[in-house]
Amino acid sequence: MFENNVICNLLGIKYPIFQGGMAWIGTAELASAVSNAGGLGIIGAGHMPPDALRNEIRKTKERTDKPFGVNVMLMSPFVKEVMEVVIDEKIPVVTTGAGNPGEYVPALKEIGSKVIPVVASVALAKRLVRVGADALIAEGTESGGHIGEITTMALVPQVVDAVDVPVIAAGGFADSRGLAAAFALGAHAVQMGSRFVVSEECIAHDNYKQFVLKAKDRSTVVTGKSLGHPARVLANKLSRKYEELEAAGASAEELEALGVGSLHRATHEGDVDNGSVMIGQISGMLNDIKPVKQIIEDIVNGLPDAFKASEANFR
Ligand code: TUI
Repeated sequence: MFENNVICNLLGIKYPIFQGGMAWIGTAELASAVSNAGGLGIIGAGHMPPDALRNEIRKTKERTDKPFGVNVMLMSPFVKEVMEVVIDEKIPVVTTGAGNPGEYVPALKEIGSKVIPVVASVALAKRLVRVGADALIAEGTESGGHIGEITTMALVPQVVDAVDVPVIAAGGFADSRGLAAAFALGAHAVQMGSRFVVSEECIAHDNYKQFVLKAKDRSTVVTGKSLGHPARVLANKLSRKYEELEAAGASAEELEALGVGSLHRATHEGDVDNGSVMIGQISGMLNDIKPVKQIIEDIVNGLPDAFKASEANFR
């Protein structure tokens, strides 16, 4: 299976499944588990200072001899130093998020890294292919955390048609049906974040995981639109406070202040009332915590049935 999959062959991985590089919880524990299970584990650099990232990379190298990636969050104040660490540690796959990584592409390619930016629009997709991106992650607005405006269903085929590099679909994927659908849209792989949050290996606080398991289809909201960096989170006391302040015409400074430290409060302190519980819309479908290996194998093993079920409609 997947012998002809261009993403598996490009990166030397067994299964076309990426783990989204999530800030604070995309750690060595999760990334190494995903890579060891045959997917692509990704360390989420988030706002990490460079030394902390180097430490996480070394820990991951101790735990797996399989390829893994680092996601560089381009809004980080440490982005330049983080890129230096990634280059120094010769990370084989570098994904980026929340911005345009164009200026960093040549240096990454020089050391042989595969550069795979997250895009939320066709325009940025085309621009990044021109500067040398090896593949693209097309991420729909169903995703958790920082998001664009276009849905996965509309974005993925438009990006696939616009570029001549392989595309990984992200936003709303968590099972075999999703992987089959991604292939049908012309993507060669999926990236999943939410599904891996509710894994045994994810270090997120148990309160965070339990809150995600309780989510229904309409449980997420998008905050931060007026600040120009929208983020999808589970509705809670913090998101309601945010909405109230926003409606009352609060200043950007006041709104920004609510966000400071809020993700860590939820992921590590387990305060799911006053913290920011970033998660995608597919969380409504997630009902169990499983080991990473089982998550990946269940998706891969369910793929033939997912294809059979869709084929039955036109036979
Ligand atoms: O980056 C993400 N998701 C994230 S990053 C993050 S860390 C954070 N912490 C606190 C507050 C805010 C963020 C949490 N979730 N996903 C990848 C992604 N990139 N989604 C959308 C985009 C994107 C948006 C616009 C990529 C490029 C872009 O282009 C802008 C431009 O400069 O052209």
